[in-house]
Amino acid sequence: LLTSDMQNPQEYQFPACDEDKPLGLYPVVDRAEWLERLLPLGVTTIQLRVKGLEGEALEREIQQAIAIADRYNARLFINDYWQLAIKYKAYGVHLGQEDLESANLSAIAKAGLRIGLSTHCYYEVARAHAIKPSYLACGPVYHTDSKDMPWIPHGIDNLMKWKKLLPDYPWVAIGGINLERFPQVVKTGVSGIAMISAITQADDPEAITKTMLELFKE
Ligand code: TZP
Ligand code: MG
Repeated sequence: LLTSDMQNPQEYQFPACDEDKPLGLYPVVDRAEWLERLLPLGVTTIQLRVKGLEGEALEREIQQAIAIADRYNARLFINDYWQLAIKYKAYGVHLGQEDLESANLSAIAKAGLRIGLSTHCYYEVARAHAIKPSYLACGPVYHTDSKDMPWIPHGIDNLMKWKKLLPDYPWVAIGGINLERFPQVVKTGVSGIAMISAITQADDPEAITKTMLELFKE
């Protein structure tokens, strides 16, 4: 199961995600300006998943998001761009399994960054477990229009099964989660609930964020 890059997993260890507080509501956003909107509401975990920028503009976006997250003491995970996450000292990086071929895991660990890994099937859960990430994301739990994927939605049952199999990880649920489905996902006891469209495409992103933060607390 080890890819060429994985080196010896014993040689590196990723920090935990401040486990005294669950990851909680975990918006996945494409621009730094979202952090200015959502972090003041009490969001403590967020992911910057930039699409459509490169070069200096990309670098600026990441730098800006990290500065805002630091100001709010929030846990910001940078999707994909692990070199820039290291360069500007993000809280962590989020990678998909396809990124594992090229990401330098020991460099990420050495820089003290957390790592979250996506998993979409049993095999990917096993592969991710070999790396001992800071959290495991499981998706798509429900049908999603936000990302083209060959995977069928798992539903709550698979999420629960995998969580039971590896109970020591903080688990993050993602994929098709909206306000209506939110309570049943909270009930699974996952550490974090991630979403793109339910927040970023909402008529009133701030209002829905506040509602979901309250539901998570309860
Ligand atoms: N990974 C698994 S599902 C997904 C990603 C990036 C998309 C989630 O988006 P949405 O809009 O919350 O369904
Ligand atoms: Mg990726």
